[in-house]
Amino acid sequence: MNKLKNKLTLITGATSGIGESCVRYFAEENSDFLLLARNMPKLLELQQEMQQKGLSVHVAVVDVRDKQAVKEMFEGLPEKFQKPDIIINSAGLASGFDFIQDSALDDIDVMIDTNVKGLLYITKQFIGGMMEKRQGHIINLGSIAGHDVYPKGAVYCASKFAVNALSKGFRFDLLEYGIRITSVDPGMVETNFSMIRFKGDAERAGNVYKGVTPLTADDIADAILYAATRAPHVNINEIVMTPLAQANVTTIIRK
Ligand code: 8X3
Repeated sequence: MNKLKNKLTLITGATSGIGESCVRYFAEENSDFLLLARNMPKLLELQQEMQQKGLSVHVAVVDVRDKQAVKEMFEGLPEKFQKPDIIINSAGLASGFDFIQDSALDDIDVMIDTNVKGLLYITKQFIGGMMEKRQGHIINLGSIAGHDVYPKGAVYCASKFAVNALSKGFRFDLLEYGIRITSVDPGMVETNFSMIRFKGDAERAGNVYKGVTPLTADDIADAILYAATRAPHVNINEIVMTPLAQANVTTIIRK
């Protein structure tokens, strides 16, 4: 109930999918929030909902791909929101599903820029406060696509392999500062992920989850909250989770 009282949690991609579920799960433990996303109306709705619970919430529109915008957003924050205790790097996407020879350069850019560089820009901007306090927790949204590659997934998988490497690298580099690092790596989760990957093609998106009970955004938020609420001497390094019907990226039993 109060495991995160007076803690500040920064969430990117806070207005949809796993990010939004994290807001609700972390609110149950009374965390305060810095919520970042590109959709201001939705941010304001979430802010109001969380403030009604008595939580302190600041929201800001930012595109994590834009390092100057990330810097300006940080500089415009009230001081108490500049030093989060927990960062959840949830913003990320797959764009397109094509063989590498057919894939659009814009799709490549948006995935690498958001999933890899965006995660780095946010982390780099806020890491100083954690180093000063010699405590904090960075939770990166990885994927089973960061463990295995599948056809037509080269770039998305590369971006999630990068997240995997970054989480491991942060762990080494920040060890002496007492900062926890966790990678949460889901398989099939039913969010707007497939609608975005297939650019609004509802039939193709629906087929991804056909005959399977997929994970939900809440399942992932629950695991993230677990990692964030362990005793201070515990670091959950990695959580890899799939639906029961999915063994790896390509092996799925459909009924
Ligand atoms: C999403 C999981 O298997 O669709 O990160 O790439 S998968």
